[in-house]
Amino acid sequence: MILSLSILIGLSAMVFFTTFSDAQSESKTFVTHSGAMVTTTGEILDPLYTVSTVEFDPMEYLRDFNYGRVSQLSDGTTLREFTIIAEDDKIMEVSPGIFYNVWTFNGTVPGPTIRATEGDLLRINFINNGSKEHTMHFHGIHPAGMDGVFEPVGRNGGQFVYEFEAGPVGVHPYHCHVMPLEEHIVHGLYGVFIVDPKEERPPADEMVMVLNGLDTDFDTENNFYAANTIPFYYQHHPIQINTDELIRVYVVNMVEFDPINNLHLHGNLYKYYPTGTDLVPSFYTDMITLSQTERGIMEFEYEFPGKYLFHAHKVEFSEKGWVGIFLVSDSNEKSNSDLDYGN
Ligand SMILES: [Cu+2]
Repeated sequence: MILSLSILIGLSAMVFFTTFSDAQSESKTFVTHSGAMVTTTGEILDPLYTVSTVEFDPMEYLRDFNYGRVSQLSDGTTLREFTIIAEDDKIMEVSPGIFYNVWTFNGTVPGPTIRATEGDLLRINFINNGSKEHTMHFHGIHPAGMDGVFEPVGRNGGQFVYEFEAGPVGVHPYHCHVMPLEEHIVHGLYGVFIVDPKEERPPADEMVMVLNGLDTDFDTENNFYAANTIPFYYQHHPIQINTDELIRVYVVNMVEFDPINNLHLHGNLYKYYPTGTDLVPSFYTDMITLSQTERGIMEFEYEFPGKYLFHAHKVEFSEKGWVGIFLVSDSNEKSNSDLDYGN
């Protein structure tokens, strides 16, 4: 009995090591802890979660701003209401063959970009449909009871209403603040909160970039890096912009474990507004360095059409996915070609 058991263990170990030491290019089928069959070419698999998958389109996320359900209070204040649902049982194929258990606000990582004007009243109906306690903690100015730290919201349907005035002007992160905090953040419970000044910024092609890392093997080191979650996405799907058009990027660094991240833009420099709290730029540069939750607003225009990289100049990060391309079209040619109906 003992002998057959030890043979069984030995065989299992051999299968295990054979499977995991093989080249990644070959597909393998695994039986997960829950009994499901998963086929993957990746080295890393979170076997606990195979319940449902997440669809996330980084191109759609890039320019998607959620202004909430808008109404007017009797004193003229604009009320913006949002419903945010937390879940923690989804898996997402973050890279071909790499399945990762994501914890989500409204089904995606990052969660929706919440946007308001300074002085608006925000009412966020938070529902925790997760299996663990979660909260929403906004960076910015608000009363202590709205800080999402000391009021954990219970699992399986717990609710809380966060209500506060939007401010200050700028770009801020929001994230879950339940312990162990690192775990709740790295699994994806974060998003961007933009507060516009009452006098609007000049019109621009606006976009959001959350710089994030993915620790898919739980060793408190990131295996992948990205702008907006999917490694290499904007390299394979370049972001289309036009010459002589103001581009405004709200950038937020949510990478954990590594003390710094950075952002380098090719063929250009950008005006940079740290935290976006000031309407006058602090820097004119092609390189910013960001620590955890550091963020700001970048503004630039391209003079020359073509393909331009943007990426972490910490090369390890760019080689593990944090790299993208702006594909700049000539505005003049574009307007000319609009008149050309083909032949
Ligand atoms: Cu949480």
